[in-house]
Amino acid sequence: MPLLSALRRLGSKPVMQDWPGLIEAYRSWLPVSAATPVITLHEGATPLIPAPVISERIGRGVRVFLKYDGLNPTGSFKDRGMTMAISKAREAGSEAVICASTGNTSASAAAYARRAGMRAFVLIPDGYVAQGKLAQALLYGAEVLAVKGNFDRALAIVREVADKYPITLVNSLNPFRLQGQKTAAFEVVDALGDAPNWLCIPVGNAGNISAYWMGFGEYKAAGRCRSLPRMMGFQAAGAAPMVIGHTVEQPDTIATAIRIGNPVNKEKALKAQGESQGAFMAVTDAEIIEAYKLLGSGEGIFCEPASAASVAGLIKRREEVPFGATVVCVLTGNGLKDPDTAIENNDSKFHTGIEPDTATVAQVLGF
Ligand code: AN7
Repeated sequence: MPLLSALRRLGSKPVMQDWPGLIEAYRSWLPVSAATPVITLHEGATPLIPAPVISERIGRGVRVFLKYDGLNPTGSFKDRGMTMAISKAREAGSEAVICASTGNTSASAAAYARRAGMRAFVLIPDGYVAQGKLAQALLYGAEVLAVKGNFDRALAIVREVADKYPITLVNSLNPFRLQGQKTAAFEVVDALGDAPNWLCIPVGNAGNISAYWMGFGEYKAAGRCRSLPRMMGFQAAGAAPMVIGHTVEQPDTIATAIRIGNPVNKEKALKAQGESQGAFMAVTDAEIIEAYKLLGSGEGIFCEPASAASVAGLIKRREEVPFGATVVCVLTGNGLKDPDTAIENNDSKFHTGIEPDTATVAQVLGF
């Protein structure tokens, strides 16, 4: 039985120390057994935060919540999939893992692999990974290869390498990744008491939207929610293969996490969209940055640009949201991942070279 529901039934509030990580919390829903060594950093149990400013912006009595998965141990939702992928790789006796990554997968793979005592190889598109993510992969002890090509090319290479050599692929082609990631949908339902009406989510390789849909479906089948959400997937306009219906050869966007032109999970994601009567839609970099700034200065929540695509999309399509609907926007990664984008895109006043005396400071403050 999921721990959160168990605790609720007992009438006690879950406290963070008691959270054992998502494999233990949702063990009966996951393909693990007593033989699986659980490699965990106590990921999951991320907050579902009400967003009054964005709710106000949408109007129509809509309640917007943010599933802040940037609060996972390595700062992104990838940890949900990685605890499963690495635990199963270890169970199978694997000694090394490999992935291609726009950054977050590499950070997560590195952390969990090293915790399992395994080697981690990561291929990243040279020059297109946010600084915090690169720092993490290096600090966690991965072997990093910056490839002169984009993510899609790097993924094609790691697939071949994993086919030929004794290395486990931990991109979302690895089915255990989506199994772990589906727990985010469980948490949303556990928190709301039912599924939301809309689930807004950024889409890159299209794994997470597929995982959420699987999670909602399993919960519905087990009677844990009455309804299912419409799955609303948002891509950056310069990297929107799911929207335009074909591969993008040269994807380009400020949201480097979703700078992906050929999503490997597109079939699963199309199924999620079709079955949920959802949609794939594009948001421009300008719309992403506007939502990113609104989340920061309006809600006090710092997410990375790719994550803000979910909110940008909701704002863009606000007139289609049913009156009184409950909407969850997934914030997939922490803003600290990409400090450069934050420093270059904000409306704050930043006074430099201030003389260290009270009179000067007061004058600058306008007193
Ligand atoms: C913050 O790390 O693909 O649609 O290599 O980092 O499941 O691919 C990251 C993807 C959204 C898209 N938000 O999720 C990688 C990588 C953030 C991300 C996505 C990513 P998918």
